[in-house]
Amino acid sequence: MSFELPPLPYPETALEPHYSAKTISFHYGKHHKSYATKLNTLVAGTEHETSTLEEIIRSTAGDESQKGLFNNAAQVWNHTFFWRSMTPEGGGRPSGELAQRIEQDFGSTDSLAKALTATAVQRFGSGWAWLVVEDGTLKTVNTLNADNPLAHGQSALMTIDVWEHAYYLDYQNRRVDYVAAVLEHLVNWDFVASNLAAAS
Ligand code: MN3
Repeated sequence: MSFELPPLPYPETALEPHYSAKTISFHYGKHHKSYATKLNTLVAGTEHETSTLEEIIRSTAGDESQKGLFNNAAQVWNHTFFWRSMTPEGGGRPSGELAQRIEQDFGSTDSLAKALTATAVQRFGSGWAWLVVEDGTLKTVNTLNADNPLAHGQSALMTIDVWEHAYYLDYQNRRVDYVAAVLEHLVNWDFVASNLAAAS
């Protein structure tokens, strides 16, 4: 196996009641795992066997002939990043440099939450909502299916999976309630801050 499924950063029950163990058991144990399994099948015996995920994502983005490889590599990366974007003691307010940058580029943490919610709800069909930094500016974007900011010269700071499998068991069709719960109770601001520091 070239690409191992990274362990979850917390137990499956840790995000309850906002994100159930049942959802995590399917989302991590079936969906995320299956992307990793497919990726290993696709890279076996190719030049990509020794590549990093990031190298595969950047080198195959936009290449129609490599779509399967891009989709599975990006989905492995996106999900690992999504799990790390949440924590059992999450939510609340960012502090320090991150808080200053949010204030500078969005006006306030509430305005950032509104922008991220809007971009998550506007994503028609399956995809991801992201907080990214591009050319020194924080912004919210959404991507379709497996697409991700690495493929567009942006650095990801946090993400919310808005594929239906991410929230349907807990929130049914209420994507907006799911996004609100992540932002209020689960977002890992320390992780966001470390990504911003690494991108600067
Ligand atoms: Mn997912």
